[in-house]
Amino acid sequence: MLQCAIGRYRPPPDALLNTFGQLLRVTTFGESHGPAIGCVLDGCPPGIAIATEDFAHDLSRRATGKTRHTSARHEADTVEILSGVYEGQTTGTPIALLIRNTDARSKDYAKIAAQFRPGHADYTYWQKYGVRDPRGGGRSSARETTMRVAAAVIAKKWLAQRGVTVRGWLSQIGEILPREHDWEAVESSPFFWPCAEQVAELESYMDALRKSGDSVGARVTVVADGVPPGWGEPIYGKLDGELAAAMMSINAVKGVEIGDGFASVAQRGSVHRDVMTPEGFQSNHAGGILGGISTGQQIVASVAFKPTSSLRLPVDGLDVDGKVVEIVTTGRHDPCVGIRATPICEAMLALVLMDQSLRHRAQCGDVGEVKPRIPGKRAPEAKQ
Ligand code: EPS
Repeated sequence: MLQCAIGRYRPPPDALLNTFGQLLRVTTFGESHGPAIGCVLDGCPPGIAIATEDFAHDLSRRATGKTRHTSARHEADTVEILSGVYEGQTTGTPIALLIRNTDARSKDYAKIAAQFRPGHADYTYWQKYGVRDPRGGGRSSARETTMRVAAAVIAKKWLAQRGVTVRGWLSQIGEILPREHDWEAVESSPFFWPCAEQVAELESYMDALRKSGDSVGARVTVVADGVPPGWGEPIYGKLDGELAAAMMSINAVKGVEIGDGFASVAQRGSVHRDVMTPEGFQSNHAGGILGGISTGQQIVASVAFKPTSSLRLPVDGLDVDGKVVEIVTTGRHDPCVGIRATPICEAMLALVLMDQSLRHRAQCGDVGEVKPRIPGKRAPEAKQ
């Protein structure tokens, strides 16, 4: 304790378990093939209008079973509001949301229940707990992300009332990059892809990939517009630090960049610095965050997803007794989990921003607007 008080940082204990956030705290629970998944959203201000229908849009953007390019599992993903909402408004008490699992097919996992899929959390869950729920990957399944998206529907509403919007797109799939950026195209194809004329190419790419039995990685970029300067805390509660942790907590994520991210390595300071003028910032290499605190520019984060590890291509691996066995994963899987990940990254961005906004209000709510206020600038690729 003393060490903690004099500055040796330890993450808050809840971050080790199933909860994240400080003033807005999200706890999720449930397994992919259990009876239900759910979340508790605590610390949410009262007076936000919310109804069960409000969840449908974002949950359907994230859901499986919508096209041939994602897992064929069909879940209705209907949200039940169990607490924290009265007569259509949040009451300030914990909001509990529940979604029942209705299309789990556990027999698909019988053959690999005692095996470790290479590249999957099967092995690390087993080493950590000495026991695991192999049905659909149990708690390690991307099914858990449903509840983050549900919780973030409320966060997005609250942020929108303050002029903050959160959006995202698929910015790379395998080696393919978008040729242009058109927001209308993003929401009009199952790929969240910003260039409509490439969609046919993506369809054939994904068809060939699915037929081959292999998988591929992807990159998702998310942006938040309208964030005022000042959100984010020094030193351990940096906005970019918490965004990175939030994105890295999504299944299959292997990298997060803020602004220019790793491209900054090859840049000169004279290029990277975002010059301020009375008319506005001249660039946004920093991704809208300096010193862990928002600048008032667009917040930009991009997230790398690894190729899915559940493959029907046979591979030699180990079982729980350490024997070499042939591993083949059957069942319904995503050949590219990044295709459904845009709403999940948006959700994590929205939840982190709302939490940071509440924390900023708690400590600095009396500070008011500080001059000069420099108009923000969007990242070039995110122009509308
Ligand atoms: C997943 C494997 C599949 C996906 C699942 C994520 O599970 P199952 O074999 O039970 O169908 O369908 O995705 C979802 C159910 C979802 O809602 O996202 C995995 O291994 O992560």
